[in-house]
Amino acid sequence: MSVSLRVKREDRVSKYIKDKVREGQTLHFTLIDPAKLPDLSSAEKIADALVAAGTDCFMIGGSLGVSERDVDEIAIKLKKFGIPIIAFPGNISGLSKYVDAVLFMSLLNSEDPYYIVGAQVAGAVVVARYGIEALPTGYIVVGYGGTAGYVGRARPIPYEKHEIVVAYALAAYMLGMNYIYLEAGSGAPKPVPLESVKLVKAAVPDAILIVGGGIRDPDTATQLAQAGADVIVTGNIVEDSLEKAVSIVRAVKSVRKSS
Ligand code: 1GP
Repeated sequence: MSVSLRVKREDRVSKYIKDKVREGQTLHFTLIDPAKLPDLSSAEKIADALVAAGTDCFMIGGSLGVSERDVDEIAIKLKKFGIPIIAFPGNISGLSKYVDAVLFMSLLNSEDPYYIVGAQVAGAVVVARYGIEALPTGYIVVGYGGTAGYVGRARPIPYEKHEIVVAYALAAYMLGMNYIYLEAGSGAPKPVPLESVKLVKAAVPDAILIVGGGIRDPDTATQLAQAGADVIVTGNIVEDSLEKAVSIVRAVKSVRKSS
């Protein structure tokens, strides 16, 4: 059976994000990985605390063991908080008709074409059929890389090789990806270096620069925001301490940039 498909590229969620960035805000995204969540009520507890602290969006996803039903259930639970819900798929099983948007990512420094374009070809049809807004994202794995790097067969860029990160970011932007995600890997011992963030922001100032992986304290989050990150993502930290996650959100939201 053939269906007529129509893309929704950069719509309401994109406007929400870009308007905030234009106002000089730094955004915080709360990543909820269904595979790491003990139960659904803990998603609500995390959401309650972090929405009160000012988190701007939820991201739902992970690199391993996430089914569409997992994403569905969490997205449905999180609707009532009233902030956008964005799928962060490690594979096509990470999509859901209940999310508002998807980080439509290409893992640019993967050695496996499947993670660069193969999964996207399969997923694009589902995204169009569900009518989900696609946020075109160049996903670049730096340093440790974690499960995302391993599963995605990335060749992580060495921490000190900022010029390679910049080259990938330039390529992503020139290919039409308006979102650039520098990923150190969930639970990374060190986040993406400040210097890489500064240089990428200078090279592609109009892209929305997302930085995540291994951000565990408010100072680090503040420094990354000041270096030029438009969006700070935290996930794992809530497992250590919800209070710490709250303090990171507050720190991120207090960084204002002159536009
Ligand atoms: C991982 O960038 C995210 O994809 C968040 O990483 O879990 O280390 O906060 P953490």
